[in-house]
Amino acid sequence: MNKKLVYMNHDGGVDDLVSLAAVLLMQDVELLGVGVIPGDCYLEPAVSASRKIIDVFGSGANVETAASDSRAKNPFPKEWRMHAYFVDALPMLNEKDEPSAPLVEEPAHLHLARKLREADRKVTLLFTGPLTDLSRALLAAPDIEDNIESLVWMGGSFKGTGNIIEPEHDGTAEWNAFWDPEAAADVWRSGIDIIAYPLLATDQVPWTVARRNAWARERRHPALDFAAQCYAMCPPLVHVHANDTYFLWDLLTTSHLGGAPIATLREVACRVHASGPSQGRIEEADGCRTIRIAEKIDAEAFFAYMTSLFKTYKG
Ligand code: AGV
Ligand code: CA
Repeated sequence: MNKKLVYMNHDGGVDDLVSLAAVLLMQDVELLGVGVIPGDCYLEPAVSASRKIIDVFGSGANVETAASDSRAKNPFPKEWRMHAYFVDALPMLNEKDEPSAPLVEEPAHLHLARKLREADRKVTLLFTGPLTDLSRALLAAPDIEDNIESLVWMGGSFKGTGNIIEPEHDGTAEWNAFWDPEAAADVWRSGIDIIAYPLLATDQVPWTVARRNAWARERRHPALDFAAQCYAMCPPLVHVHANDTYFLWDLLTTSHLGGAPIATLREVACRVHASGPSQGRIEEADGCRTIRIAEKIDAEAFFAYMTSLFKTYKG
């Protein structure tokens, strides 16, 4: 059977980097390339960590990484962006002096366009950060739309409130959409089949002390140790959902590629607020384009799937 072709574009958060490791471990997925955008990260450590993760978890696959030159409309807080430095410094990723996975010179959006053109069949896009590189790729090379199977994206809220607490915003948006609302609006104007994992879904998989300790007890498995070390940088949900509380937003979204029954999807008609105080909000609206959103999550099945996936890595 043909493997599912996937191109991943991520924004270097802890969750994004763990998700990259998960994609590399999926037996039925062939990863065509990785784009890194400086959203929830600084670019250099996120590119470096991505290449090291490909070296460690990619079983010798020659996956190219491309750095994005896209810029924020609304930048992420510095404290979160610093996480990429911590992941990049983990001992497990630094047994060699330099990563050997290739870094290409072209910017991430052109890399994405080239990989789509070169593919011999349709490609699934996994975006765990802002959509800027996809919107720019579509502008530079409109023909690539035909080569896209679907876009699996962590973004949107669909639960009323979002996760932005910023001046000049009404709090209804989710960060990946807020970082570049116009890009999300551009992608909405395309005919791409969009499957979004919004906060409505990701709220069902908070990082908790119980989950942390469950993976700690299995840290003899190196990939579970890696994931647990990464998430150790992030505050768990203890008493109340605070602004810094961590959810497994991107890892849940990534689990979509594995095919295990975890999420139920619902079709919704919706539009993107491209500007103004609700910018980045994706609002249900009759008559607008439809996408599918993950709604009800089987959290136990998700953790069981990820735990078993990470256990397949033998070092
Ligand atoms: O809005 C969720 C997105 C996901 O792609 N990111 C984190 C995940 O990578 C932004 C974000 C929202 N709240 C955060 C975030 C937090 N408390 N810490 C770090 N990043
Ligand atoms: Ca992310």
